[in-house]
Amino acid sequence: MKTIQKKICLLGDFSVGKTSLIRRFVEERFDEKYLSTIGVHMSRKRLERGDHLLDFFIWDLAGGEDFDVIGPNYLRGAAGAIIVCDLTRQDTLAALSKYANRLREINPKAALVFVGNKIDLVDERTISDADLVVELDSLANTYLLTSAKTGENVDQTFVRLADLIEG
Ligand code: G3D
Ligand code: MG
Repeated sequence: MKTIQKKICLLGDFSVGKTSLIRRFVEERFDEKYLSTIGVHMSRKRLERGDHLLDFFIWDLAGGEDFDVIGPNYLRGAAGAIIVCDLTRQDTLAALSKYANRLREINPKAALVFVGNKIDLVDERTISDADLVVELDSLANTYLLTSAKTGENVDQTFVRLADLIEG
């Protein structure tokens, strides 16, 4: 069967749950030393897509989410990105459009999936659906609400990105 390889990245402020979402989704993380010199971790996950296999090479920031230091190497060549905020922290909301615009500058055709993570922390939620709609206004008409803790919508997030990339 044919295998297609695609690079994707996780974007979002520190501690929103990027690494946890990847851990939920993949079994295999590459040797952490492999890309540590450029401040990223990489994982691979194979998806069965009807008549072919899709290998996602998933890039994750190894700390250092400071927006200004995210180098073009992290974003270059990415077919898409999952851009994450933490539903319990209002201050993580604005990063969604910031990262989307940064990625699109480098890679205009990149597919984007937006995620509000930590939906399991219902009582601590401070970012509403209305907030997300306003923030994403011109960028996207959908987003997913996920929990890396319970697994809610995690697979769906990656599959949606695959659908957008291959659509
Ligand atoms: P980052 O990679 O974006 O920096 P991490 O974020 O994946 O390291 O997650 C940051 C913290 O949030 C971790 O807690 C992690 O367990 C927690 N977390 C991530 N996703 C969820 C979620 O969906 N629900 C809940 N309740 N917690 C989540 P610690 O305490 O280990 O720092
Ligand atoms: Mg992380």
